[in-house]
Amino acid sequence: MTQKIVFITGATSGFGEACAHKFAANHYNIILNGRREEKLRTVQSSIEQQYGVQCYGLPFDVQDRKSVFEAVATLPEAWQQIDVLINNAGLALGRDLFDEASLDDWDTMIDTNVKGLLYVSKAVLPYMIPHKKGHIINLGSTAAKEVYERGNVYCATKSAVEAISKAMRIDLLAHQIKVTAIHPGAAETEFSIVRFKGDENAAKKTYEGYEPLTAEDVAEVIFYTTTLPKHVCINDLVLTATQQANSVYFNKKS
Ligand code: NDP
Ligand code: 8X3
Repeated sequence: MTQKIVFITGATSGFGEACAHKFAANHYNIILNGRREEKLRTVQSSIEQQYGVQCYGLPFDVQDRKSVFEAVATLPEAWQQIDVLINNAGLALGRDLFDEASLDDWDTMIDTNVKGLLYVSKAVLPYMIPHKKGHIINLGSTAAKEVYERGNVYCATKSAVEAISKAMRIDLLAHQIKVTAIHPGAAETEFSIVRFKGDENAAKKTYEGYEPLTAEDVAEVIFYTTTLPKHVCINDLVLTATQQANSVYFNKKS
């Protein structure tokens, strides 16, 4: 296989799905992950039909350490030379004050956004290191940059993603692996529907009064970071809607 390979976690929706389209349109073969197998197959066949590239569906839960390592180990040899890993799978659960938030929500966010990212990276790196090339892209957030009210543990997980990205960049220097942390502001995907546990009205309110980012905007920027010469690495990149300055300040029309 001569085409490049990108491995995208959380490719059944939002940024991950948009990245799958963007990279496929640019002739990458795609390894797609997510828990919803049916959705994964739908994304897979849509991409194969539209772009004529190959996809490999690898459904697993990034929180489950054993499943991550077992699934990644099953990749056929032709799929092992991974050029780009996008650690995108992640979620927020709840927007509650610290003293009122659910411990289960906290566990799930930490297990997915932090531990899942660590497991997948550790499982994929043995496919990159021998080739002395590779690019790991980690999805942080503006929530990594400023903590906001009722964001407590979600913000903490994204700060952890920022710190882990810095640490990876140092420890993987010898292997010439690029590490990029991408920090989007508010983008309208399934993110808020998940955060508000299916409450579509609450989710919709998150994006009222301004034009948020789209998944495609974010995929465009992620793809751009992979197009630079071998000696150039974007380390840390924040992108927001023009009507958003940071985690807290928006120019909303009432
Ligand atoms: P979506 O909810 O649209 O997509 C999240 C994806 O992650 C889905 O494909 C979901 O698939 C997958 N996922 C969630 N949990 C797991 C798991 N345990 N194992 C495997 N896959 C999982 O959200 P976004 O696309 O908006 O978010 C993508 C990333 O970007 C997240 O890390 C989020 O924190 C971050 N982000 C989002 C912003 C936003 O405003 N939307 C802004 C900044 C960062 P499935 O359910 O099938 O497993
Ligand atoms: C997602 C954006 O502002 O809800 O990371 O934290 S925000």
